[in-house]
Amino acid sequence: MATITNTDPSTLTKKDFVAEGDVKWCPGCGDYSILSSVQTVLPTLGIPKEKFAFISGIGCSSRFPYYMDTYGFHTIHGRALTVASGVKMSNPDLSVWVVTGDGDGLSIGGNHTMHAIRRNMDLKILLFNNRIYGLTKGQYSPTSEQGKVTKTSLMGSIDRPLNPVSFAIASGATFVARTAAHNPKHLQETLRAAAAHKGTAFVEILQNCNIFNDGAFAKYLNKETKEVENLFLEDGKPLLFDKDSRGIVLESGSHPKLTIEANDGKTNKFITHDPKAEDATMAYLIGRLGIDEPSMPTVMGVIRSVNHSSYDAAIAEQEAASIAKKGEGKLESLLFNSSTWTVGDEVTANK
Ligand SMILES: Cc1ncc(C[n+]2csc(CCOP(=O)(O)OP(=O)(O)O)c2C)c(N)n1
Ligand code: SF4
Repeated sequence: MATITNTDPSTLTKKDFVAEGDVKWCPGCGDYSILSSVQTVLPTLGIPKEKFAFISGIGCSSRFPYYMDTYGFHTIHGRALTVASGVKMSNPDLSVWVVTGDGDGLSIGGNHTMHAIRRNMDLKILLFNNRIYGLTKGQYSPTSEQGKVTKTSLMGSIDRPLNPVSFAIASGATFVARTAAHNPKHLQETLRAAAAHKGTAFVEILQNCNIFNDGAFAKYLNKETKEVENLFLEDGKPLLFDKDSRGIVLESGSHPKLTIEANDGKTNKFITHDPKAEDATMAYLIGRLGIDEPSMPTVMGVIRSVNHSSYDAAIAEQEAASIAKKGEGKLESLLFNSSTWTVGDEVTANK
C-alpha cells in the first residue's frame, strides 16, 4: 500500500519509492539493481507519486510491486498485461509499469504480451530476462539457449529460443529497447526514454539469476570480451563497436544481411542508427545481432521509437464521442434492457 505524504512531484526523491519491509530476493540477484534504478528514475519524471501503478505476474521478478512504495498489483502468472491494460484504460492519467519475466511474459503470458504491444497500450513493459525460471528453481524458459541442461531439459533443451526484441518488433511495438541490470547508468537512461514514450514501451533487461543461471550474460561483462560483445546504440550515430574500430554494414544482395567491417575512419559505409524509421526492417535486423547471430555484437539501447496513436487514447476518444451523442449511460438500463435474458424454467426475454 502506497504512503502518499508528498504530493509535489518536484520534491520527490528515491526514498519516496522505497517500500517498507525486507526485499526477498537472493543476495546478488540482478533484480536489486533494476529495483534501485527504477526508484532512482521515477522521482525525476515530474509525475506525482500517486499516479504510478506497478503491475506484475508471477516469478521472482514479479515480486517487484511489493518493494515499490506506489500503487501496485501482483496478479496471476502471465496475466500482468491483461490487468495492466484494464488499469490503464479505466485510469488513463496513471503511469502504468508492468514487470514481468521471460517465463511470465513470453511463455504463459506470451499471447497477452503480444496483444498489449500490437494495441500500443500506453504501458511501460520491463521484461527481466534471466533465461530461466527463477522462482520455480531453474527450469528452462523460452529464452534459454538450445542445448541448455536444466531440471526440465535433462539432455539439453531442444527448443529454439525466442529473442524478446524480435518478438516485440514483430508484434508491432512502437518502442523497443535492450539494456542490462549490470549497467545501471545505461539502464536508467533507457528507463527514462521508455517513460517519455507515449504507447507501449517494451524494455528487455538482461538480468543475472546467480542461483539458477549464473553467468548467463558474462560475455557482456567480461573484460576481455565486453568491447566486442556490446554495441551501444545512439540516435543518428553509426553502428560502431570494439572502441569504434569495427562497424556494421548492410551487405547488398537479394536478402538483407548485416556484416562486420573494419573502420578505416574515412568512409561512411556503416549503418546510421535511426530508431524513428517507420519501416521496422532494420530494427529487426539489428535486434537479432549477438542473440541469434553469436558472431556479432549485441545491440544495447533504444532500437525502435516511433509515434503511433495509443489504444487507451483512442478508446477514451470513442467514449467521449459516444457520451456526446447519447449522453451519460446508466448501468441499470444496460443490465435490464430488452436484450438481456432471465434464465428460468424457460428462457424469456426481459420486457
Ligand atoms: C498457472 C501457473 N502455472 C505455473 C506456475 C508456476 N510458476 C511460477 S513462476 C513461474 C516462472 C517464472 O519465470 P520468470 O517469469 O522467468 O521469472 P523469474 O522467476 O525468473 O524472475 C512458473 C512456471 C504458476 N505460478 N501458475
Ligand atoms: S532465484 Fe534467481 S531470479 Fe530469483 S531471486 Fe534468486 S537469484 Fe534472483
